[in-house]
Amino acid sequence: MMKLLSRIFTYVVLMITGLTFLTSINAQENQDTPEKHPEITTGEAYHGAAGSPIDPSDSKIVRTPGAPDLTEDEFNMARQIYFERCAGCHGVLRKGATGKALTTDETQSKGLEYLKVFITYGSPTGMPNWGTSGELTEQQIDIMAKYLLHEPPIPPEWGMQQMKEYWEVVVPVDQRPTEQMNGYNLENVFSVTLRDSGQVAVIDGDSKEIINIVDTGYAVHISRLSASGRYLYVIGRDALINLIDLWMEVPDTVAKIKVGLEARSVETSKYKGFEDKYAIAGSYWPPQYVIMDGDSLEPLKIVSTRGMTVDTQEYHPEPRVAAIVASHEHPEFIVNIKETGKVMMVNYEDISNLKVTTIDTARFLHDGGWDSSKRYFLTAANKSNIIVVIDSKEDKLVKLVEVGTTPHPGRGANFVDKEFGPVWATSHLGDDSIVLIGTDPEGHPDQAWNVVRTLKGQGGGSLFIKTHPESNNLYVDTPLNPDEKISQSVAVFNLDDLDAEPQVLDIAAMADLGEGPKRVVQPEYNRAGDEVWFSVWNGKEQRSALVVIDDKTLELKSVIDDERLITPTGKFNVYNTQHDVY
Ligand code: DHE
Repeated sequence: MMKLLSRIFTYVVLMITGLTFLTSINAQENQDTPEKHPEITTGEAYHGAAGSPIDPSDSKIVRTPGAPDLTEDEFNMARQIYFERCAGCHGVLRKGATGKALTTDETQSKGLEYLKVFITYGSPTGMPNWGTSGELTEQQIDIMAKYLLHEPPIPPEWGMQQMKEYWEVVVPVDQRPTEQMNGYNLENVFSVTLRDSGQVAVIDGDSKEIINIVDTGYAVHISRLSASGRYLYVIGRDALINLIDLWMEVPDTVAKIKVGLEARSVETSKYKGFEDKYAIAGSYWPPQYVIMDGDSLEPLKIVSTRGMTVDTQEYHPEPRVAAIVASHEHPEFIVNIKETGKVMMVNYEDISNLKVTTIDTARFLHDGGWDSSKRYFLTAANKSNIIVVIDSKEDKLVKLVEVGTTPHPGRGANFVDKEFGPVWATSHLGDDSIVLIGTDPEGHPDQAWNVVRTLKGQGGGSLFIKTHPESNNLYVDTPLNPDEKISQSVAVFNLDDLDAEPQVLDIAAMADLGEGPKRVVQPEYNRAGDEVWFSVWNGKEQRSALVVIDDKTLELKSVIDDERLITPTGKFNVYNTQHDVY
């Protein structure tokens, strides 16, 4: 009887703790999450919750005095779950990013029961409900909560020795073609990310035929072009870079390197006199960037990004490298450091005496792109709800522009607003707005770096927005919206009449693929700017496809449906990527 009473008491205490905790989280988090967009959370939660590709067994278990003991097996299981499901948002070292900090000063003061409730029920602004969704068992949650009371295991560093061990020149530079050996119209070739098969499809944009499927890194992420357009650089989440030579009879890998344990970005030198000379890659772990030789990928210089945060000026041990763009004004790479909120202008003129100008901006820098003049870099500090404007000529911050909830521009979209002049636009993960920012300080000084207009899209969960100098349309995807009708379609705004409602194109239906989530993601134009490609991103075991739309008529032009196209996501047209056309 006493046992039963004690159980009931524990249960009631737990319920109260849980409810108080959730209420306080709700109250606190609702402040930055408008109630009118309750759907935000799903998209944000799953964009980033992909976890880390780091092999958990590479990091040593740390037993912390005072924390509840775990067996070796329990530690291993918790470490595995943490890397796979939690590290993407909370960081490998648990210092926090999109998710809250889970360092032991935080977790130990909150206590075991608090952590269990948090993991079980999640939170309204993004923490998934791992328990009530059935994804983790009660026992796993208990072990995870205990694990969080121990110091985080630290994955190994990755310096020059490791990079060189993993560096491979498959075809030496002097054995490569001296001219283009194939008949493809290279400017209209596309590199398509096949996310879950760890490959890219190189597709001829004219014939829509697959030229080659190239094996790349795990959960391959983005492609970028060299300044000449000859070399394609592809980076996987496991930090493997493939250098593909588009001049070969069948374009294929000519060099590879693994620049760390986890990465997202790669870029090439584009300044006059440095075309095709250098490549740079930024990693999430270890937090650093590396400058490489452009045609062999030989690593030349590694620079750590660890340092102080921009606002509270505290040391951050894991500031991840997000977007990198190549300056057109100076021989510089512009490197976004996510957690410290700093933009680094890395001058590659003399890499033994590297000059880096550090610009203080706002935390959680993510993706971004150029304005139409290619002088100003506009980039999202996503969790701060800010677009940062950098002047790449003066190497200075121009402005922090407040926008909607969690801006996610991809590279953004440039066009001329009939009323306000040249603008750059972003959509948002966290709400349905599309924000237009004036970008012409000379011709439209009153509008420059201000939000001049806000359009209403289909909903939250947008990742990419795109237009083209030859087009009168603006395409906005919403792949992470929880409503299938919205995640499987795109909104098209007429740039000549921005007050009109957008037209909605049911892209997934056009592909006619059968079952699956069929998220429609990332519009990309062809070279001419008269057709737009979309990925219909289905499950790994399901059929996916690419859908091509005629930009003038908005009618279906072609469906590229091939069993080798497994989970296509990003598409990178050679010319548009090479010349930053968006
Ligand atoms: Fe991306 C760009 C990071 C999830 C497709 N993504 C970027 C960039 C960064 C980034 C830092 C900018 C690179 C640059 O310009 O140098 N992406 C991350 C993440 O950390 C995140 C949120 C979680 C993760 O676990 O990786 C993430 N990204 C995704 C996806 O789930 C997407 C939708 C599908 C996929 O293929 O994985 C995705 N990200 C893309 C694409 C770009 C991108 C297509 C390039 C857009 C462009 O037009 O250049």
